[in-house]
Amino acid sequence: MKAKILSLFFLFLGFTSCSQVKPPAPFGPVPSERQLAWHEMEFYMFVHFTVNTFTDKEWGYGDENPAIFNPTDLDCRQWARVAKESGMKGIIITAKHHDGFCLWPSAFTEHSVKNSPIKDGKADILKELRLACDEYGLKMGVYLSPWDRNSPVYGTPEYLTYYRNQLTELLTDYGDIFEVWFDGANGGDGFYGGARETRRIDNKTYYDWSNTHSIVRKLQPSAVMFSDAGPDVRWVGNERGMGSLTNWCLLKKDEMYPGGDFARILGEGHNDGNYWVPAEVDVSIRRGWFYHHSQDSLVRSPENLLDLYYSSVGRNSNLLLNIPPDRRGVLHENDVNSLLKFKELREREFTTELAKGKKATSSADRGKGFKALNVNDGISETYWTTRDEIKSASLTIELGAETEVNRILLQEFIKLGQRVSKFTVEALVEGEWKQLIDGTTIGYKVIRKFPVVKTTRIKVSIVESKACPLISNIELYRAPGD
Ligand code: FUL
Repeated sequence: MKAKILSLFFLFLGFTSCSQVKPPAPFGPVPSERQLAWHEMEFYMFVHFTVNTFTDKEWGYGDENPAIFNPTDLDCRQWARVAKESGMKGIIITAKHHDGFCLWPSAFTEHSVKNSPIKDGKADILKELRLACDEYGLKMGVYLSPWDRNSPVYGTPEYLTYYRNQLTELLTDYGDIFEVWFDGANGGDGFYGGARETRRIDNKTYYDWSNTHSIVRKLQPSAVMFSDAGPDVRWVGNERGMGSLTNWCLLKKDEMYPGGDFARILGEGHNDGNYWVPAEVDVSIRRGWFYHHSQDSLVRSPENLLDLYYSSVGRNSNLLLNIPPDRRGVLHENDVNSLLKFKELREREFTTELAKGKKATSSADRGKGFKALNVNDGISETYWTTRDEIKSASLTIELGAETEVNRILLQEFIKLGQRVSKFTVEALVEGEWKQLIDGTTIGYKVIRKFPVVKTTRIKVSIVESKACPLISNIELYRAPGD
């Protein structure tokens, strides 16, 4: 009797373990924890602020008198409030731009706020921004220009010590930093402590980046590092706000370096890249990166910002939008108005999600735990997938009644790699499938527009995928307009 009960017990165990389907193995490079957290930030503010704001330049020569940096009403809390109200998740500030002027009282140079009249030389813009970010629940990032047109030692090995000392100050004294921005503009003419000459460096070797990267890893293990070539986040290859429709989060970064001639590659990334290095779109709300009174009437409109949102966040990239403070030290009214209206427009685009909770089916699935219903359950940790050998399959959302739709949002479950390389979206119209869009990559997130269609079913077909496709989210919207 005992033996019979035992064998029944083992049979039951066997049965339950059979019904547990194993998740797919990761495919290719996968994002680190810090990169996953970065993907979720999606939209944040760039702040370009330095002596240029007062000299009306874009690139300071490095010979500025620190006394000219004198904002009359500096208010970092206003920057943070506006960032928060417009739906941004953080702020990255030019702690030091190419002119070498430091917005914090660095112990390693006199070219800083400590020699500016603001707060009688006691100002520390980084500290003020830190407090403001904490108050508004924003993350903070720093831009530390590798090129320094003020430093007398720029171009020599000694400069690396100087640069790393400054980086260490920034990464030690200002709390958690989510992103460190390494710019690619490098070398040229400058003040260089009075030499007033041209200094060229070899982008490939001069900076010895790997040793600088280890400082960031040690002091701020959760921070991602941005440059043309990563290591964690890559430049998108243009400053026009254009993410690439085909956008792999993958890059052969060992073949690249900051300031190299890679702009064409950076948009798409490498289909067969061996590292996870997703793209960030950096773009300014004005023509310049720094504030110029002459550009007050040239601020991007809310509609234009919405276009940028679709061409960045909608194309598997994060959006780093620059809003330069003016000579008062606040974001200008025109920029603020545009930003807040952009927020309203964005909210209107995505007011009512139409797919959630609707019946979802698929042409194939992997079994229990990986069914189609995972794509519209609102849970990012669940996903639909197929058996390993199946690389194309479709998902259908049954909307019930005829519904107007003109936007679709798709997400892959990127924790196990980026896989999809070709997809289509169709709608059932009067009994026939009508193609709405075709696409290539998806990645963390893709949002696509199409003309309004009245339909009862939407079908997403994964046409090609490098390994079994993993879709974690499908959302549908009816945005205003056609
Ligand atoms: C460029 C710089 O030269 C610009 O001044 C600006 O900071 C932009 C974001 O990066 O490389």
